Amino acid sequence: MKNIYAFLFIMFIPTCFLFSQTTPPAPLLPIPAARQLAWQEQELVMFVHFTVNTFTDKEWGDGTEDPYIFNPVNLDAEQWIKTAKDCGFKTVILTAKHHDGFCLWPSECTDHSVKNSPWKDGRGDVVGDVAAACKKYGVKMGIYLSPWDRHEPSYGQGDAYNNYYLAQLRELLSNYGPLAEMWFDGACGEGPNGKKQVYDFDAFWALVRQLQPQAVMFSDAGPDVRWIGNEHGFAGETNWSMMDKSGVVIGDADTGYLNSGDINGPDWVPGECDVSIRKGWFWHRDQQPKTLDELLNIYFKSVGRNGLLLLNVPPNNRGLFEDEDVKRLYEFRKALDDIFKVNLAVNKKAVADHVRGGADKFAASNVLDGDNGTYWATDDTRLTGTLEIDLGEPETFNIVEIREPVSFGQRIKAYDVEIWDGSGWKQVFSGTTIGNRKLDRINRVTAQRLRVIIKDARACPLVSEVGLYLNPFAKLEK
Ligand code: FUL
Ligand code: CA
Repeated sequence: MKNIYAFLFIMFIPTCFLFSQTTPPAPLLPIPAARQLAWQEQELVMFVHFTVNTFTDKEWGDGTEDPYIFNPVNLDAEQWIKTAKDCGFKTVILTAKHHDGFCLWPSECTDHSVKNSPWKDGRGDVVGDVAAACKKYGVKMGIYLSPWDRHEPSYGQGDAYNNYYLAQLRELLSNYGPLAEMWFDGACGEGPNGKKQVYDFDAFWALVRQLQPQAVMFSDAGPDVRWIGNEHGFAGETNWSMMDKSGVVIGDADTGYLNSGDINGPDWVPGECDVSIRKGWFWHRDQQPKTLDELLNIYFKSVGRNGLLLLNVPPNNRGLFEDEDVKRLYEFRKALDDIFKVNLAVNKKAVADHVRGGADKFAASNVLDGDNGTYWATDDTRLTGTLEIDLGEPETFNIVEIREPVSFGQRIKAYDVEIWDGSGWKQVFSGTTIGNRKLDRINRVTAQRLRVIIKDARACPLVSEVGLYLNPFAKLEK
């Protein structure tokens, strides 16, 4: 009997040893929910701002607009959604109601809607048209329903308005199929009674969770995704997907805090970077789309900084995207396809100064297999590590891509990228956070070997992918 215990004990030691060396690291809290991971993987989402403002040349209507002015005679939601689909935008978010209170769907809660406009003799429904087009083209749909409502008489009366808002929300959540995102603007004003409306966000959010549990919700404070703190589409160079939701006042947030997130934040709330392709959110005859260079810069500072890009494209007063905007969007798509067509590092050789448990499944080669599900990791006790990549022959590149498998939490705090210039290691980039996808634009270099040095992390670092690309559009620097 004794011998059996001794035998079991002796077997136990190497098993423990083996086990601890080859199991994946424990997730480092907070971590993303499935809906947040799916949201982040989209990278590109399109915003569509459209309402009476499109006809009055304003950015904010005051609620006195006559529904009669809303008459987009050529409205073609398929043109919007096909453009989004072709150009790689995975969700389209429509302003069902902006601050002016005019509803793009025939809401039963108010007369201030499409049903009192001449468009389709009052029988039109822009939300319905977008839902049908999204279904046809396989694009997901999101809705912006402004809490601030400058038309509705109950605005400012507390519960009365919150109930009105909830009833509208219920219509939208119930009648247009699955929704991927609900967008809660923080803007707030005084009602006709001179009082500021206090929004019942908890009730709004509970209704969304109940009726559309897969939808992510956006506001300054999440609950699922946060505003990035500016309307330029720029995430912080340091951008944590964590924050402390309890410390943020919606509509009056510290924009610097939102821009970089919070290394100590207890909540997973990644940043969404909203910006318009034109100066205004709504269409104005005299405005032009941003240049391709500007759009690419925005992409690198949003998607390439652990964020998601929410790009607004405003239909004109005929109900169509302008030709210039459509052309620019296709150019943007083509440029991204060209830039990321060839990953010079894929399937090349990588070694690391240390591998978790010495196990193949955490080996350095996992960062070059083109699969974000496989990763290199270190032992739990190590917060640093170096990956060295050999491209087999000298290659020319100006973009370094690094990804963390964020389902294990966002970990890396500081890193350097160096190339071997024939006689020594030369730093080409030094960064802080990485997250889902970091894209570092560097001066064009030619090198066969490079290394990624993880200098500090919140817990043992994990890297799922390293990619190298040559952006042919980048200006050559001497
Ligand atoms: C802001 C609004 O006031 C703007 O009009 C626009 O809708 C933008 C996306 O959000 O808070
Ligand atoms: Ca991988």
